[in-house]
Amino acid sequence: MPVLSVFLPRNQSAPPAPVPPPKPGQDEGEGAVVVERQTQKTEPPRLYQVLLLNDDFTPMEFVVMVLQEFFRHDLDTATQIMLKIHHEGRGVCGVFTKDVAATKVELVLAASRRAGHPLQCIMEAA
Ligand code: TYC
Repeated sequence: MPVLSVFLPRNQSAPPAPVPPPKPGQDEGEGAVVVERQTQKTEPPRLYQVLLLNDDFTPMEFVVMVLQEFFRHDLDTATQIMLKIHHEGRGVCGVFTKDVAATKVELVLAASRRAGHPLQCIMEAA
């Protein structure tokens, strides 16, 4: 049995032969590694607006609370957004990735139903 086989796992061939030294005039790469630039393939995630719709029954205070608790707006901003919805019929609460937007919608609808309000919350591609 040749001595080399003692150091190699079964079914594995011997290591590749060493690279021969460059002949005169040939590029002396000195073992440099060339990394090719990859083309960018990943797109940024699509974004979705979460909106509240106006209705005649949900108390303004509840809408302001929703905007503060679920969308982290301060009282002033939450009040402005609520009034915009009240006057214009709908308004943007925030912009999120798809999963986060869908979760916000579910949480707002659950809280509204639990409180007995008909508040509508939807998401739309931004
Ligand atoms: N229009 C409601 C009222 O007068 C207030 C309201 C604001 C309801 C925004 C829903 O998304 C809404 N009580």
